[in-house]
Amino acid sequence: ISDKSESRGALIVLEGLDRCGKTSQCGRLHSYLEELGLAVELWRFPDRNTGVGQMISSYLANKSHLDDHAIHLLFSANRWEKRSLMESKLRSGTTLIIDRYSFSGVAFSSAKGLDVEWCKAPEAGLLAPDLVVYLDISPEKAAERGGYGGERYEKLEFQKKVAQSYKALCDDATWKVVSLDWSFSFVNIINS
Ligand code: FDM
Repeated sequence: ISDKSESRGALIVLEGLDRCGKTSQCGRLHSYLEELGLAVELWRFPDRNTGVGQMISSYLANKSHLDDHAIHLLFSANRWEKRSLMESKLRSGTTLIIDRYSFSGVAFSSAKGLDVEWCKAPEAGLLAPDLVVYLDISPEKAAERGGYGGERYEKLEFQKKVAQSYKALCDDATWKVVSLDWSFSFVNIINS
């Protein structure tokens, strides 16, 4: 959105591996901004409520099988079908907190071996976030957190590849990386 006037809302995206705690943090940020009196909405992608979203949901639950390129384009289409609503919300002053966005699309598909530039192409023209918060947890720690729910991508070996793909996408201008490997930071504090 080129309109950077104070009246428009901010587009804030949270990204990270499965089980990194994104959904809880999105909820906390939402409550916090609401308490400050801001107009704020919490969104997520995939949005499983649309027709495209239902196809994605069935794919993730292993109830249907799709070519890697085809599912990639469906994830992207799921963002495109929400683009105009997103723009009008932002223009009318509502801040949007989004649980996953284009970066998930590129990180997860390129972790399967698809070409990164090919993965990025259908995202061109979607609204650019003002801030991306990446919750950085090691894949091993994420896997320890109460186990995965059994969806298609919730496997340690695959999540390790996704973590590498995310690192390659990280852009210092809009990304803030929050380290969640508490035990590691704690050891560092004790040793310093
Ligand atoms: N995912 C999510 C993708 O592979 N591409 C995308 O574009 C998006 C938005 O879908 F494993 C993956 C990431 C995750 C899965 O996400 C479902 P949630 O956050 O668990 O619903």
